[in-house]
This record gives sequence, structure tokens and C-alpha cells, in this order.
Amino acid sequence: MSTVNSVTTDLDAVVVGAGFAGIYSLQNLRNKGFKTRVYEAAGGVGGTWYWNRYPGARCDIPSLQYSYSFDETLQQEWQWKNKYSDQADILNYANHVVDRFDLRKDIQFDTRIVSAIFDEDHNFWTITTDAGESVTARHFVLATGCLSTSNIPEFEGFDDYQGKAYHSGRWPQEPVDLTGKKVAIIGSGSTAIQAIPAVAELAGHLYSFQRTPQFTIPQHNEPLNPEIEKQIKSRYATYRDENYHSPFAQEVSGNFETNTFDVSDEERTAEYERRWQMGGFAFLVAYADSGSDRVANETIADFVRDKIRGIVNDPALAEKLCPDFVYASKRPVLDTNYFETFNRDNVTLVDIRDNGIERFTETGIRANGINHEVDCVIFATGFDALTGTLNKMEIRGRGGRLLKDKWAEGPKAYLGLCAEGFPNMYVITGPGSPSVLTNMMVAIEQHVNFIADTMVHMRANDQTRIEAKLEAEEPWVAHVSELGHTTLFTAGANWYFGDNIPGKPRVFLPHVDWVGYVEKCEDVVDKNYDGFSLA
Ligand code: N01
Repeated sequence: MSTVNSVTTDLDAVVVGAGFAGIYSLQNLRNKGFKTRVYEAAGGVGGTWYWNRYPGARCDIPSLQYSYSFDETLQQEWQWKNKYSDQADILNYANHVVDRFDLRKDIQFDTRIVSAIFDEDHNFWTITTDAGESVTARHFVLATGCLSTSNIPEFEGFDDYQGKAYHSGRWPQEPVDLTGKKVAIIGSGSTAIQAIPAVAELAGHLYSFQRTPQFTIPQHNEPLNPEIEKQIKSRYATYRDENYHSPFAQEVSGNFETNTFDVSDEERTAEYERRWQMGGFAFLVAYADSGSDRVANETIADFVRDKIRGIVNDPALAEKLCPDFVYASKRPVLDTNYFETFNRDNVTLVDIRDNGIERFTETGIRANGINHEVDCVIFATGFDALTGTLNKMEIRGRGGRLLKDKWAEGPKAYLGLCAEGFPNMYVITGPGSPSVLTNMMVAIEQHVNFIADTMVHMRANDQTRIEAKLEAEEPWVAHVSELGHTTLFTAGANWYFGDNIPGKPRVFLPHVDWVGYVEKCEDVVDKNYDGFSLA
């Protein structure tokens, strides 16, 4: 509880969202003596892992890394089953952490925050729920997730369609029985590539509606090797620290000294084969220039296309599955038997590259002049990333200004964390921070630690207001964009730019250099919160 100018707030901090960012915010802030409450729209914790229950949902960061590092006993005790964990295991873990640290009592479920208004005379936020309840707090922490607002494109005739329809990111809590059903999956991104092999095992027939084929690398998931677990756990803190200081905040087997054409064709192909067998995101760092030079990058694209041609039996079908964009200009994907699935008799690729989906009908989806009758449609059509959820709330900062209006031409936040005009408000893994280009667990912990330490600093110095300065925010936004354009992440249409959402301003959202970002944050603190004004 805080008091300033004789105003006492109900809480020190309100946190929106009980995914991994919200859970750790609560744990950390409560530990530091801040009275904190989390509001969560869902009926349980887990965020992304609460909602994304579609068949095949799995993390593509190894379990021993995609987990909290903040508590040594927790990380030693918890046992993962697999090298890469599925949705159910990750959700179990989230629930375990919440119970282990007795956090549930400070989380209000089934409650959506609809507005937050800043009182600039007394430096606090009034936060209102969809039930009309209001609460005041000095600090307002948005742990709302990067991919939490589903994108369901508008399709002609959708209202006529009589079958079932689900978005992957709002999968029902009750089981969905796809056994023997005719199922359509729209999309070919990370979600669809996980769902297609799993649904094909269940469905009578699966139609994959593909607008843009994707590069995907085998994940090679397997039961967690006890020897590797033992070895990592014997030096877990050091291992975490090494990853914290590595590109993308994870263990990378990178070759940062040699360029692609420094080696012979044979040597390069052998290296790519090794990385194909290794799985994971190994291709992005195969050579120093893999992610920045188009010609170098094309050798990866050629290698993967040859793999597709080797896996898919029908040569014409294989060509339809071959992507023709710059590798990693869309988010790289990992799979389990994705291309193999197209050899099954019960799977049909519907190539909509040229004409798109014509319309929904009462019985299914019409494309290329054919009505594909289905019982169920799965929209694997992605998200309004990073800004969608924030812009839906009425967030008013100084002078009653709406965050959505400030961000009308694209999001602006210093360090991707704090927006000028919105004091005492923090966006965890927000636009302009490394977020989706990292191991999110590490990025979350880094942001939460920054916020909690800032609040401690303010408390120690009798300060009640922190705000990003415009003269720090503007160059930061330009820097994020410039840095992005030194890489091939920006070399195509992409949700990193908001290209998937009609009308969304085209701004490159993630900061591409995790290591540089962490150094910058440390430097900001060392220089007494350089770029912020504290009062
Ligand atoms: O969404 P996407 P996603 N008609 O936007 C297609 C994370 N993630 O849910 O490319 C027809 O990538 C669209 O086609 P196109 C990860 O960061 C992580 O798959 O626009 N098709 C595309 O194929 C990922 O990047 C994991 O031509 C339409 C697809 O829908 C992010 O979430 C697992 C269409 C959307 O792909 C989003 O992935 C899953 C239309 N009108 C997701 N509109 C992990 O493993 C869109 N599409 C951790």
C-alpha cells in the first residue's frame, strides 16, 4: 500500500495476466513487500499454455531452459518428462509454481481488466474490471502476453457455415473429439505445423489450407535424457547464466566466426545435415552471415527445400510445400513429422496461394472452385501480436491520453517497457524489447526483475512516479527498427511487422539483439535510470 499527498492506494501493484510473466511478477513483488494482485481473464493460470490446447501444442525451447531460474530449489526439484514439453506438462508446471509459492490467493480469475486511468496529481492508477470493480495501485504491470489476441480473418459466408470452428489460441477447455471427423486447418505457421501431424492421426480426413508454405526443421523431441538432466542440474545456475548472456537468451550452437562461403559446398552441406539432425533453431546461427546475408541464407533455403523433396513422395505436392521466401524472415518453425504427414492418404493439401479461400459454405470451405465438406475448421491463423491485447483496453495516461492513440502509428515504448505519458506502467516483453525473439522465460524474468528492482529503488528514495522521457523513447523506437533491418528477420511479410492484421501500422516490433538489450538495461540503471524521469 502506498501513500502520497495523503492518498492511500489499495495496492502497490496491479498485474494483468497470470501467464508466466504475471506469475513471476506476483512472486517477486510480493517477496519484496509490495501488496500486489493479479487479474486474469481465464479461469486458471498459464496464459498462452492455458489457451493453446490444440492437438500437438508443444514448446520449441528445451524444457530445461523453458522454465523459471529464479529459485534454485524449484529448478532442481521439478522433473520434465521430455526434451521439449507439451502444453499439458507446461500447464502443470505453471500450476505447480503457483501452489508452491502460495500465489493463487492473490490472483483473481475470470476477471478482465477493461480500463486503467492514471491520476497525475497523486501518481496512481485506477483499474477497473469487467465486473465494474475498481481498485487503485501505484504501479500497473501489463503481463498480457505477446500472442494473446487471436486473429480470425473475415471470410465470406462464415455465418452460413454449420460445422464447428475453433481458433488454436482459444481452444475449448473441454475435450474436442476429432476422431474420424473431416477437419480443415487454415494456416501454415508454427501452430498449424504442430497441429497438422497430430490432427491427421485422429481425423477421418484433414484438409490443410495453405497460403504460404513454411520452412520447418525437425524438432527431434524425445524423453529427457537423464544424463543430460543430471549434468545441467549439477551446474544449473551457471548454465542459466551462460544462456542469459547468449544470443536469443538460450543455448545456441552458433558459429559466429565463419561465413557461409568461407567453406566448400561439401563442408557446408555436411554442416547443414548435422544441424538438421540436431534440430532446434540451429540453422539461424549456422554461419556468422546466415541471418544477415541473402545469398548466404539462400543456401539454407535450398537445403531445406531439398529435404522436403526427399520426404514428400509426390513431386508436385513437394513443390507446393516448398517455401520461396528468405529463411527466418518468418518465424522459424520446428516440427514432428510435418512433411511426412502429407504422404498420408487421409491428408489433402489445398493450395490457396493464388486465389485464397473463396468462401465458407453451409458444409465447409470453398477454394479453387471446390467445396471441401468438413465437420470442423481449425483457425491456425495467428495473432494480433504484441499490441492487440494492449490496444483493446482503455488505458489513459497523463492528460487522459489513450495508449491506443499514442500508438496509432505504431507502438512507442522506451526499452519496450515503459511509454512516455504513462507513468508507473510497465509492459512485460512489450514491443521494442527482444520478447518473441528470445527464450520468453528468460526475457520475462529479466523484465520482471527490472520492474521489481525499480520499485524497490523508488521506495527507498521516496519516489512515487517513474516515466520514460520522450527524448529517450523516440531514439529507442528508431534504434529497434534500424537494428532489425540489419538482419533478414525484416526481409518479408511477417507478423513481427503486423503484416497479418489489416490496417495495423507496419513497424518492426521486436528488438533483435538480446545481449545488447540486457547491457542497455543495466547501463540505464547504472546511470540512475537514464532516459527516465523519477519524482
Ligand atoms: O500464426 P502465424 P501461428 N487465409 O501468424 C495463415 C508462436 N508459436 O499461430 O503466411 C489463409 O505464424 C498465414 O498465411 P500467410 C510463434 O512465435 C509458438 O502459427 O499470411 N491463410 C499463416 O500461414 C509463432 O510464430 C509455438 O500467407 C491465412 C498462418 O495463417 C506465433 O506463435 C507454437 C489467412 C498464421 O501463421 C504465431 O504462430 C505455436 C487467410 N485469410 C505458435 N490469414 C511454439 O512452439 C492468415 N493465414 C512455442
